[in-house]
Parts: sequence; structure tokens; C-alpha cells
Amino acid sequence: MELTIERILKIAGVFMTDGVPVKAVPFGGGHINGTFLITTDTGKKYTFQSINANVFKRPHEVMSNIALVLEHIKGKVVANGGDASRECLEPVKTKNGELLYTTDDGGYFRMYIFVEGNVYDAVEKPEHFYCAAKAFGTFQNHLSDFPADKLFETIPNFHNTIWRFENLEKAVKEDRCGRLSEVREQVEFALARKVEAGRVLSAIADGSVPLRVTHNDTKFNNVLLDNEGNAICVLDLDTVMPGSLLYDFGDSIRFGATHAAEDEPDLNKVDVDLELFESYTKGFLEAIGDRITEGELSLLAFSAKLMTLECGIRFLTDYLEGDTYFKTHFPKQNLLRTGTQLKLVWDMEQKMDKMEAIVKKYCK
Ligand code: GN1
Ligand code: MG
Repeated sequence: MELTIERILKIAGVFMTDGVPVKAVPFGGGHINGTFLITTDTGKKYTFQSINANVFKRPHEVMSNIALVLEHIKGKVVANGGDASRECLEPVKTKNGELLYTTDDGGYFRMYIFVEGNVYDAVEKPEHFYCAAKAFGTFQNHLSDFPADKLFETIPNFHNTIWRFENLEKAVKEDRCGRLSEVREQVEFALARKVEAGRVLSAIADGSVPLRVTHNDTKFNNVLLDNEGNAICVLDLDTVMPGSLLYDFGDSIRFGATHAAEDEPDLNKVDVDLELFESYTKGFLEAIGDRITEGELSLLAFSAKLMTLECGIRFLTDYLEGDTYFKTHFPKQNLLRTGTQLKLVWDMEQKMDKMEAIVKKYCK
């Protein structure tokens, strides 16, 4: 059933809000879920989301993870004398006491208390990126003693780059939408890098890189900043799962250490800004401190390239499969997204020595 504003307000009314929902406006730029800002007749604000069940096959497990993780973080924030109402998201239950509302036609909805702040799709100042790094690093620290076996794997193989390559190869073989001839160059570029794509997986397998509880989607727009650019809290906890710290570091660099949008058509504008790379590296390493292992440090700069390559092949696979996974707002958007990610990979290869040197500068 179509998600009209009227219907959204009706479903939002199922949750325990202060006042009756009277206004709903689309909010944020996520590629997966639908997000709306709800205002009630008493002026209270809420973040309301429809969960994409094509991506998250078991939405109840997503909510179970989120509730446990938020509870844990809240304990840490309170113990440190912080303001839990700003520093951690607060889910709002339905009037039946559930974290998730399911509609008859298979829609899944959840709500959080809205936290005032700013979300940016691009880094405007290196200091902002430094603060985001601190926030994601602190998030990691807060979860360092979280029992990972309590978490469901919300998307299996999420950062299994080799599996992502296999999906690309399958999509190339099937060429379901007849788009292969258009993307041969991109496919070749990506496949030529498959050999390196297992480096983090091998390091996890041989124990030199530990499994931790990680965020796994550390885009700059998944952190809420105040007007001074300080981080308030980390958002979008749907993919919190056991993973590697390298995934979190690498994905932040992929998205934030460039001035180009993810779908920038002019590839001349797409490159890695080493000053931004440095700001993030400094903030992240400061926050993690001596918890980082030698194995992780040795792969930190490489992880930026790996996560960018992985994201590029995910966009490319989705383009070949007919744009069924990521939300697109115009034709060929996934092709543009592929282009920027692969260009960034190329640029990181040119700058890898400098990136490695920056990592060395900040590790004690
Ligand atoms: C998706 O939902 P959003 O926009 O935060 C995706 C990430 C990708 C990202 C690319 C569950 O994140 O893995 O890196 O798009 N989330 C999921 O921008 O697949
Ligand atoms: Mg998001």
C-alpha cells in the first residue's frame, strides 16, 4: 500500500507519543529505509522510519540488536556523567509495548525521540570530520565489553568483500537487464582487484585482526552534530553486528574524505582529500587509544580502499541487477555511484604511501 502522509500519521499514532501526530515530512538521505520527521499537536518531535524488509529480512532482529546496544551505551553515558537523552537514541514503543509495528501488508515501522542537531551529507570542515571520528571511536569503545553473542547478524556477509565479488560475477554472468556492455570497463577495474579483497577476512581468520562489535555503516551522515560541529551521537544502528574496526574506519573515509557526492557525475572532481583523511585518522586513533592491535594498524589505510571498492562493486552489482537494492532517484544513479567509488579506489592507490605515513604519524 502506498505510504501517503495520511497513512504515515495514522501508523505513527500507534506509538506512545506525547500528543497526536499531526505533521510528517520526509527526512534524511538514507539509501535503504524511509525516514520521516513527525510532529505532534503538543509540539513534540519524533523520527519515524519504515524498515526496508527487502534488505533487512528479519526486522524484529534488527530492533532486538538496537534495543540491547542502546541500553548498553546508555549505561556507559550515564556512568560518565553524560546526557543520555542527547547522546543515545531513545526508541518509542507502540501502545502495545512493541519496538516495531507491523502492518497487514508487511510494512515494518519504528520510532525514536527526535534529537535536535545537524546531519551533513558532506564534510564542510576537517574539525567536523575529526569529531565524527571521535564519535565512532567512542561508539566502538562503549561496545568493547558488549556480549557479541547476543546480537543477530542482521545482514549476513555484510562486509564479506569476497562474497560481494561473487555477487558481482553472478550479476555479470546473468546480465539480467542487458547493461553489461555499458559497464565492462568498471567490471574489469573491479575484478582486477579481487585478489586483495580477502586481506581483512584472512586477518580475521588467522586472528591477527579481532572481531569486535562494530557499526558497519559509518557514513558522515550517520552522526549527529551540534551547531559548533561537535558530535552528539551516532545514528543508524541497523547494521551493528560483529565485525572489524577496519570496516568502520574504512567506510568513514570512503564517504567523508572527499568533497564529491557519492553520485558526482564529473569524475575529475572525485578524489581523496588527505587533510580530511588525517583529521579522521587522528580522531579515530585518539578515541580508540591502545585498544587497537598491530594487525589492525597495519591494515588501517588499506581498509579505506577496501571499503570503497566493496561499496563500488555493490553499486555496480545493483546496477546490473536492475536497481533493486539501493534507493535511486533517477536512472543510472547507481552507475554514477559506481564511478565515484572506483575513481576513489584509483586515487587511494596513488596516495596509499601518504595514507600509510599519516597512520604511522598518529599511532603511538
Ligand atoms: C546504505 O542506509 P544508508 O544510506 O546509511 C548501505 C550501506 C552503504 C551505503 C552507501 C544496510 O547506507 O551499506 O555503504 O548505503 N546500508 C545497507 O552510501 O546496505
Ligand atoms: Mg543512514
